[in-house]
Amino acid sequence: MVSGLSRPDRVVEYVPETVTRSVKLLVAGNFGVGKTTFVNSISEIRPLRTEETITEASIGVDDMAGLPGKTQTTVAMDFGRITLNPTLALYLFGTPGQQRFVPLWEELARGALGALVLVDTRRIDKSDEVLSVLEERGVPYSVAVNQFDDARAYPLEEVRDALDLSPDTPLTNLDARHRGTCLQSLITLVEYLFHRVEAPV
Ligand SMILES: Nc1nc2c(ncn2[C@@H]2O[C@H](COP(=O)(O)OP(=O)(O)OP(=O)(O)O)[C@@H](O)[C@H]2O)c(=O)[nH]1
Ligand SMILES: [Mg+2]
Repeated sequence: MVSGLSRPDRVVEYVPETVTRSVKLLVAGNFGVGKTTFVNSISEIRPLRTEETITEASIGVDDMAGLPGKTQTTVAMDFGRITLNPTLALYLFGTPGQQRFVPLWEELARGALGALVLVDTRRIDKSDEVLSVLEERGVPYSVAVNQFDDARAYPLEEVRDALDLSPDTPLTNLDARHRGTCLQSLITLVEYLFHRVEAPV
């Protein structure tokens, strides 16, 4: 059976005919947490990327700590797709991370069933605004720690406390460069969202 899960080589161009349900999801998170990397790792189609060279306008506004090699930033969105099972396609929209693009979220969040919020524990305080924006717009979310090589690995319960997440918000670990862990976090989000739809609180 054709499914994006079995097509890491990105030969799936068209949505399989078996797909009966499609869902829009955001991949959100503050500057440089790995959103573009995540969409690139997971998408079964060649993702759309809209990256530009970081300019001086970023200095003092966007926290570059721990990102010595970062020269590009997303200026509109990332777009990718994954057929999670033969009947379900996920459309992934990666948000831009720079502070100046927050207003653009209004459009991007429209129609999204939920969001996966990536966090970098070295700059965890910068995630607060992203979570607030989603809460204000009523977009349910799960959170995933993108574990960078030189970042200390914290127990997830400490991360939950630091972000003041509610007990039912799913919290996972991933490496945005590795498809398997990305997929696991995405499945956790989808299960959470579908459970909410079936049993609204
Ligand atoms: N070591 C490590 N590096 C990563 C990981 N994920 C992303 N990176 C690197 O971190 C940098 C930032 O990643 P991006 O994917 O551009 O982050 P982003 O969230 O899309 O950034 P903006 O669009 O600028 O907000 C890049 O140089 C990536 O190669 C990871 O899991 N581990
Ligand atoms: Mg990006």
